Amino acid sequence: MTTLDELRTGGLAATDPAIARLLEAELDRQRNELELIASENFTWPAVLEAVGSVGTNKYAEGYPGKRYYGGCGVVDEIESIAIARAKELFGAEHANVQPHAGAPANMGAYLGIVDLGDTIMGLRLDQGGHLTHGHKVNFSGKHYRFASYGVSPTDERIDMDEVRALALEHRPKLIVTGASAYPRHFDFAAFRSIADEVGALFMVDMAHVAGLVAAGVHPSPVPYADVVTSTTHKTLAGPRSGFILCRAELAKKIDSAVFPGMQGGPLMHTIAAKAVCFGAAMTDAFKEYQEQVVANAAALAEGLSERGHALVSGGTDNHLVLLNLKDSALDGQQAEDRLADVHITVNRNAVPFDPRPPMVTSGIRIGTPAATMRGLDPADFREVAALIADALADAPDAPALRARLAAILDRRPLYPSSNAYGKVTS
Ligand code: DSN
Repeated sequence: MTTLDELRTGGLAATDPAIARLLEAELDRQRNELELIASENFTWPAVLEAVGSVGTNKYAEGYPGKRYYGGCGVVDEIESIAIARAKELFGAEHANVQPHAGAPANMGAYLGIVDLGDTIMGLRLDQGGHLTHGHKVNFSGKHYRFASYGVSPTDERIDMDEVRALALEHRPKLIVTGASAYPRHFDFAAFRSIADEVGALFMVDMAHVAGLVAAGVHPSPVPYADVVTSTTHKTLAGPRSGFILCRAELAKKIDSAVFPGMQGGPLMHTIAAKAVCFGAAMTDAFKEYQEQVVANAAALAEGLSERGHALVSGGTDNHLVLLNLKDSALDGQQAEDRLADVHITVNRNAVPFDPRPPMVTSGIRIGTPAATMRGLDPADFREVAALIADALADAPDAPALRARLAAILDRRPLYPSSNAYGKVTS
């Protein structure tokens, strides 16, 4: 029988061995599979420590210096540092670091700058966009009137002529761009010019490429957009969370939309971790990491193309490639299963003009951020491309492929000096 004293002082393994075992199992899984889900990453041990910290105990509704609770002096300092670092890192006039994740960041942005029922434009989910950019099952599609644009059938890049034609036809209050599965740069200047032409605000959801933007290896949306939203856990390599950047004149509207408009108490442990993430992203080491992320994606794209695989848009400018299986006997689900069988983790993903249903798809999205975090380089990614091609070929030799993968994982260990929860112990 557990005593109150044991609960007060015991660690996880002693207090709840079942959950402790599962977290160990998850760490083992992360170490022993090749993580190629483009939206995932392995965060820094320093971020893991901050997320597991006493910040979680504190209520701090409000903003630094204007809270509804006592005892906020220390968390005020933490949030102020996170805000200052976010502004400096991205060159933004204002930052709100309270959104709990990417979808709430987008919800807060819409709530702050448009009215319910207003017309917004966004990239279609089935051509690379995101649920919160107007899909009918999401709050965005239910509460706003979305006019969705797509990519061109010829080059599979965002069709700026269609964006302009739709903007002239629908006169949106807001034009949104950003994507979950788009391997190319965005033409932020062209979006800005169309938004100006129709008197719309312009918002960029940079969640997927935020780390690349921070490191200067992807164009920044900040000089062009009125509002920029993001997560912190993808290429930015921070805690699972979100944030919003905006022009100074929109600051009050955005802040009021996030709190009290849609969230209650901020997650102060996560805000501490976001401060750590932004700090890490200012270093030369981070720039080096992001350059490697992009170089690895290019090596992967080259390797897959050489093996005859079609890639959406023919290649990549960023951290991901989209394998086009429209002409393949294997669908997205079968390809995802084949790769899982050799311990390569990816997600099936619709490709533009996909003939197969959304739960099956004709694509595989493959990203390099997490594997780069454990040290894989372009030569490793050439071997990964060969492994993927071999796994998707007829009659793959799964045990041999698993052995080849294990050799890569062994020489590129994840959290080599960490205990079961990722905290550095040596
Ligand atoms: N679920 C994320 C992704 O996988 O891209 C987007 O929110």
